[in-house]
Amino acid sequence: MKDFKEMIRSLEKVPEWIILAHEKPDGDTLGCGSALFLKGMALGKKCSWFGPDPFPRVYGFLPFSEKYVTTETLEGMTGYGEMAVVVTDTSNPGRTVGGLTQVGDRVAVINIDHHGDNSRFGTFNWVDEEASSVGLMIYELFLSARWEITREMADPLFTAVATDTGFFQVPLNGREDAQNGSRSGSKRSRTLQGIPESLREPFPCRTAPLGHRSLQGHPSP
Ligand SMILES: [Mn+2]
Repeated sequence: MKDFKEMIRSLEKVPEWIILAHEKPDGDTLGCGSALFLKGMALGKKCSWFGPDPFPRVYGFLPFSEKYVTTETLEGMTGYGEMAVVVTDTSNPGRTVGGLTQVGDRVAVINIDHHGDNSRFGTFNWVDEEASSVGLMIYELFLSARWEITREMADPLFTAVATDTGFFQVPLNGREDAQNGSRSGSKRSRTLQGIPESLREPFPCRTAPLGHRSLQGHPSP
């Protein structure tokens, strides 16, 4: 996306971020929202997090899940100053909180998605159809922006990537665990044994056109 750096500048410049999840929120949009909330707070932004449907309890472990508010519309929340509304994993405005197309000039709508049919409704539209999850795109964003990735962000980003790659659908059976023997590291080994070879490879780097990032230094998961 040619405006990628400008999108980062816009996020850094504004004092407030509103983060939006899509309807029937899943681990991808919620993991992204949690990671963004953590980053926004670290950058000193006023942060809020909304979605049109309730936050599923199963994702309650995500940092700042308690800040999530179910709402039908953004009306009354924008228009008081410069802010960014960050929408993840959402192909069109009809799939999230209402009012997104009436936010006014001082609001930058940051649309980050991997659906090919995304309607490009944002001020900035970063749509990567080849991205396996938006979580991976958020990870790339943090790297590209040189925003520190903290330990706390690991769970949200992992949740997002795992959700869209089917990571948790792999059966974990006790027999493998028993064969595995030692207690230390057994969880990791057990997880890896059921995962297709393709998922064990380092995530492909698609940020090359944006400049400078590579995941080559990361060990295979
Ligand atoms: Mn997704």
